[in-house]
Amino acid sequence: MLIANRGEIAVRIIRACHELGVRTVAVYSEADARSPHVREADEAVLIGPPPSSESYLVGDRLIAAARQTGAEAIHPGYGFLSEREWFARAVRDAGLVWIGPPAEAIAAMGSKTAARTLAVAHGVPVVPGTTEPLSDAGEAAKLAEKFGYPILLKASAGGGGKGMRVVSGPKELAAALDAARREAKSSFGDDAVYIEKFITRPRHVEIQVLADSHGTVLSLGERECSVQRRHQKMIEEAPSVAVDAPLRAKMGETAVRAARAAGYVNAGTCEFLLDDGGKFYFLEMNTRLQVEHPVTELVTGIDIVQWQLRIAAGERLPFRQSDISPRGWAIECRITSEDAANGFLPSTGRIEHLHLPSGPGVRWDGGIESGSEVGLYYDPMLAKLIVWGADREQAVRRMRRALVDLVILGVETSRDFHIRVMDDPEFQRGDIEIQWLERRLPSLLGKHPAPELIRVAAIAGTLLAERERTARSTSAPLESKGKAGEASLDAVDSWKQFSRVDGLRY
Ligand code: MV4
Repeated sequence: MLIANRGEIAVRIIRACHELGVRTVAVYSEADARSPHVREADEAVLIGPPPSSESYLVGDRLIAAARQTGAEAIHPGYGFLSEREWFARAVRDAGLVWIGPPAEAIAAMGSKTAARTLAVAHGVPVVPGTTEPLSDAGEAAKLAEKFGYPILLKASAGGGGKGMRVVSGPKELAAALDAARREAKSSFGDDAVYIEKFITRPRHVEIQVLADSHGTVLSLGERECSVQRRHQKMIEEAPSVAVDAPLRAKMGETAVRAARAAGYVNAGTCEFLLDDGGKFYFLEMNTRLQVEHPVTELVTGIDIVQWQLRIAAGERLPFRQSDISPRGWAIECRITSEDAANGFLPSTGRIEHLHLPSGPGVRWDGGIESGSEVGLYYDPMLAKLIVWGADREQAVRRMRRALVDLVILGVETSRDFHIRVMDDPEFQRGDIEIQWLERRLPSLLGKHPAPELIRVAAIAGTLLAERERTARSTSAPLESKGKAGEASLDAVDSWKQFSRVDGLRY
């Protein structure tokens, strides 16, 4: 198996292969020569200079590396070429096995409006609205009245929230339509815009599906992904506090129907908006393994990556839908090289020290080690910390404990931010929706430092004081120590003694 990816997901896939007795080939850019994924694979092939446009995104080089090493299959991971129809086709045309859905299924779900049309044709609920591009402000006004304000204008060619405009009343409509068109044109080269009812304060809930090549399509249940910022997920969990067993069954059946409509095989995910009344609406299908797949693995006991390989090898899924229900609770925190206290500014440097949490219910999916260089060429996600607990409260407590145990020195990371989220009463209640994080961020970051940080500061202060004291007692002449008007040395020493005792008590 050749893994056409890097970082934590390459390591994750290599682990699954080795557990199945499959030999692995890593590919790497010049920037990744010393990365863990390269060392953990059985073989590795250099594919180019650091920019991904000259390495991880060059399909021909990946296929050539597979040929050269005798690899039989390619796993694309997520990002990079994972959802490029042409690459899935090129892999197949080269006589290699593609560990992912058929190119035709990628194409069917590739355009958001095409996916919406496909969903409607197969009775999959979507947000009320149109798919046809709006012709002018007059037509937009009529449709807005029909669906009812607030409405949302979306770019037909869009994705990731670009070209979206919320319109709360008729007076704003014409200007919003112009703005949405301009943004759509500049982002996608296409100014087509359509209209949907705006769902206020929804959750982002997605359903993991697994489909074999013999017609079995199963739902592995939901993931709650509402804790996101600017369309970047930060924390995911399974199950969702907003989904009970009957709703899980309904959403699962719906996702399976959407997957069948696309001729889906392998692992995929249907994204939904879930409103506060328990109504759900299909948004799109991700035709790849997702970053957050481990939370589903921990609550179902099903190794999704291993099943991706077995499905591609023609095996049948041995489970029935009635066998699958979530047990306990899993939470994932994305550990990124970003400074949350500084507007999530990307941080670079060398990882000087890395201490990983372990213990009951703790999983680390990482692609870094002490000595790793973190640059700006690739995604800032360094690793994922995932925990399992018997219930949500235990999972939150366990995640907090694991985050406190985690030490990453050398670059700023999202660790402290995650500790603050775990301490937040709204998060603890599961009272979250897609705008929650952005609304809550000022109060999350404004709070005084976490107790652990104060302890670390106390210890650091103690060590510095100790160094100062020993330096003075060995090098400084006695006469210079006590000058008139200064606090007596005894007083200073007793303060330092106190901080030392206090710091070391924890
Ligand atoms: C919406 C919506 C509310 N109402 N559609 C954002 C990206 C795109 N994939 C779909 N998105 C949304 N569509 C209607 N009719 C709110 C969002 C949305 C969102 C959706 C999922 C996850 C995060 C989000 C953050 C902001 C807005």
